[in-house]
Amino acid sequence: MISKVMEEALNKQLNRELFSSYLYLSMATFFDSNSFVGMAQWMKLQAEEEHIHSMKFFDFIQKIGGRVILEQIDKPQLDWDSAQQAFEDALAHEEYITKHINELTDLAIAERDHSTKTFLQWYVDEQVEEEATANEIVQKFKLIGDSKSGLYMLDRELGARILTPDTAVK
Ligand code: OFO
Repeated sequence: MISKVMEEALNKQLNRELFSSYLYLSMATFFDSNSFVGMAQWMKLQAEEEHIHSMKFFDFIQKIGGRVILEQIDKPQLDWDSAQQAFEDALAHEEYITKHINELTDLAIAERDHSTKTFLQWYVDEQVEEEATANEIVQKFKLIGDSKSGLYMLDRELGARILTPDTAVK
């Protein structure tokens, strides 16, 4: 059985994961409308991944006897000053998510809720990857600077991303 406070906190995180999916979908449309087809594809896959993250919360809350409460999803930003800025915001967003995953883990410990703590460990590990990936891309933008050919190459590289079976089952 789950405590009310834990149930509410997990529902809030479910909403954040849904917003993450929405935000990255919005970034995908921004890239699409600026002819960065590879980056748009990368963000579409990222949005799918976030949807998987949200469904893991959805299933877990139900499984431990809680009730999923779906709240309104905030409207995401529509435009960015540059492709680099969008990825910098993606990195900042992942840092924000990490902070909340850590707070949730602290709460699970305080509540002596071992099953939720174990469930959250997957997200603790995943956030290390999420931040590292976003940061790596931001560093590449910095390296490229104003080079149009560099930007073209990066767009191609990011467009080669695929949703791995590993990601899909997580
Ligand atoms: Fe991008 O991370 Fe979800 O959890």
